[in-house]
Amino acid sequence: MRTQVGIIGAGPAGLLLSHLLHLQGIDSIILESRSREEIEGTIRAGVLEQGTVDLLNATGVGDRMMKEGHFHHGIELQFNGKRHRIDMHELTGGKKITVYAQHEVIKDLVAARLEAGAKIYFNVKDVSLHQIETSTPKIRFLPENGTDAEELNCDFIAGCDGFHGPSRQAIPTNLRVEKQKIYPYGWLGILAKTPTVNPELIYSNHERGFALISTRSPEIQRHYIQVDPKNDIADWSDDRIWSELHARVDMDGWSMLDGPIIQKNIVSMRSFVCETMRYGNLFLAGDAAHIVPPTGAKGLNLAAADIQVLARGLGEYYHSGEDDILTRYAEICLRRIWKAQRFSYWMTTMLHRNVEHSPFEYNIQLAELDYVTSSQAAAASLAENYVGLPMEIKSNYSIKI
Ligand code: RFL
Ligand code: PHB
Repeated sequence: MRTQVGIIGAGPAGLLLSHLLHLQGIDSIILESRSREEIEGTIRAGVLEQGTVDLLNATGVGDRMMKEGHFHHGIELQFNGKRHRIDMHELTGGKKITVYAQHEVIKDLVAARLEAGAKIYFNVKDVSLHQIETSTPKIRFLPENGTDAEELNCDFIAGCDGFHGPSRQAIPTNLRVEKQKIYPYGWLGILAKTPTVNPELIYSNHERGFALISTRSPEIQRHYIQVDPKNDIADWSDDRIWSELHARVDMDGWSMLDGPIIQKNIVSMRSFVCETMRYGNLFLAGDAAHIVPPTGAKGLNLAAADIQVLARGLGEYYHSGEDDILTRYAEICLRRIWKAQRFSYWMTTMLHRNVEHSPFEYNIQLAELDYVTSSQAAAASLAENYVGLPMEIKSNYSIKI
């Protein structure tokens, strides 16, 4: 088998890359280890930056998002028993965020790719990368129900296989520059069948731990509470979760709405960057190259930003033989990645309760929150980062498929 760009992983990064390449007449094949049902049913991100939304719209995959997504002009920060609104729309000259679930973005991209005749191999096994330092890289894999390994020959490989995938590991350890921080925090996330509790997201710093109120639809809500990352979800009964949410978010005259919990899980938090985003003809994008703690809502958006650069670079390479963007791929992406890392780290340390912190450090956190909610300059900085910093490479998509 042969294709121009072999893509490992059908997450937001891999699917978006395949879509953007297709719009430029470049052929790709996607290899995904999970089933279509699984990737379309995994509950993850919810917040899309304006730039991500603009890209999905400009490339013809934004229709359902514009109908079913929710547009938020602000967020609320809660601490010391009070809520403070950050008016992002006003502070950023009219930008907003869109709450639209990651698995819905995935459904829209899979549908568009399959409709355009794309090859996506689901349920593949034993994916391995070969000859990546040469101009004839190959991916070996075992197709669904197959007994013999297949070989996919390509010009380039895009490693879009998330944090645990094989692509990053294919770069020799001694050549990989990696930096990381692990936090002593976990997020217990729930999907609950209740009406919307608040028109905007609430980020709450509470002495019992952080809590986040988010939404998915008028009938389904998404909330998170900070827990010990070593906790077992089995120890968190629905009653215990609701009682923590009430304790951390309720205020005089405002109370959480309880209801049936339809999904719950715990994720741990880390910041990670593999600065070696290119090795030979292998390019890493999205969570394969970097992880942010979810407090800044940046992971999916960063994946989309990497892909814009990579798709543009590959487009220029195939259409004019120009390899300037591909050569500078890591350098271009890393400027945005490190700013998103800084923002996610700052939001995380400002909002979570660290049991090892002294009362002094807790007061510094509260002072930071007081500053950010009372200084126009500080609030504008939060808002500018939250809605998304400008793209490094301007998108040139105006094509409707
Ligand atoms: P993904 O989504 O992990 O997709 C990688 C795909 O590769 C497949 N794969 C393989 N395929 C073939 N062979 C192998 N050996 C393979 N190994 C893995 C996997 O099955 C998968 O389908 O990475 P990608 O595309 O880079 O996308 C990144 C985003 O998923 C991630 O950054 C976000 O979910 C992060 N995130 C958020 N990002 C936002 O921008 N806004 C948010 O509001 C937001 N909230 C969140 C989040 C992540 C969370 N969790 C679960 C960590 C909230 C949470 C709770
Ligand atoms: C979500 O709705 O899943 C969500 C919202 C904001 C975040 C992280 C996740 O910062």
